[in-house]
Amino acid sequence: MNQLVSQLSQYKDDILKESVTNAAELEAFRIKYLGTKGIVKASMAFMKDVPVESKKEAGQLLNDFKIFTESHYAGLKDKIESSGHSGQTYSDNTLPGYAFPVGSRHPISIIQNQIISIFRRLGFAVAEGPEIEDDWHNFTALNLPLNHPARDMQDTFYIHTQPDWLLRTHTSSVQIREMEKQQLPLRIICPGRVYRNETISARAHCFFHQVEGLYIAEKVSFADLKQTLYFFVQEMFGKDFNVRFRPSYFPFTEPSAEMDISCVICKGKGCSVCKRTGWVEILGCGMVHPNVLENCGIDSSKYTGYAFGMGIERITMLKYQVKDLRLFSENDLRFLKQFTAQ
Ligand code: 2NL
Repeated sequence: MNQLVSQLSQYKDDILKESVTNAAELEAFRIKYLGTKGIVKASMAFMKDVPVESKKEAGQLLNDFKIFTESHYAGLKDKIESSGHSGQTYSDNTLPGYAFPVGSRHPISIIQNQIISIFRRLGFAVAEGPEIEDDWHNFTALNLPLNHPARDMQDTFYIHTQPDWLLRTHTSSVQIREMEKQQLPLRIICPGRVYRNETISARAHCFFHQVEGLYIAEKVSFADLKQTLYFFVQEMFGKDFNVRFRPSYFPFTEPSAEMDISCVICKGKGCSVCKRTGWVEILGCGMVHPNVLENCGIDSSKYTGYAFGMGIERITMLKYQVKDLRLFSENDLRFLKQFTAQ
């Protein structure tokens, strides 16, 4: 009886020491311990040498040993199956590795990065600022009159508990903050997300992305503005694109203009996208209004500057011929997977 106890405990130790790391070793384990000529079956033969009065106890021990071996085998089997090392693959080091799914950049990020890198080459630095702004940086400093529609509750998201705070409606507020730092000359671009209280449609959303640019120094002229934006268009769209400036109005620039480029579809011949004009609008610009300079403590008799602002969604739609703005925020992989540039 004692011999049986010590023999079974020896087997248990052996079982726990068995190294089983793949399907072939698992099968060898099964044959060795649980097979028809295996150790569990063979141990049952002890029974015939056990005296009658101990048979019940020995039967119990042997049964426990059988259950122990079977459950250990089941555990090993689970481990091997879940580790993916089952079948014949366990030792084939020539098989290809597991493929990791590769993501891609969002089209807005791709175009934003391209815009930034073009202006970087012209000496513009990137500046960023808060998305929650105060009335001064978003409106008042920018010469926006109190009755301007942009200030209306209908057009801007205000923070109810802090009536002076709002979600910025443009990244001009970042440029105000930079001008207030009084480090001139100043040559910056400000990319970022902005918010407007719009009903969502194919052409409007309650948030979108902007890049605004600002250059302030002595003797900056409208000619500098035109040449810089012409260079930008040629780098962004290609050498066969032309630009034209149309007079416009913004409270923060004087004079102000809107810039068009040759239609991206028909290259100027006239089609439905450009409504037969041959031109599509891409940005607004102008010479910084003297009031804006003075609001930031800059002497407007010594310094002049130009500024421009463009919607990244608009540039992206023209560049990739995307027809619905909502695609940019729906996270539909069928759309997003089509953009592979860095
Ligand atoms: C548009 C037009 C524009 C500006 C933005 C600006 C900023 C400062 C001072 C003066 Cl701090 N101007 N920004 C100027 C003209 C136009 O944006 O249609 N954006 C999407």
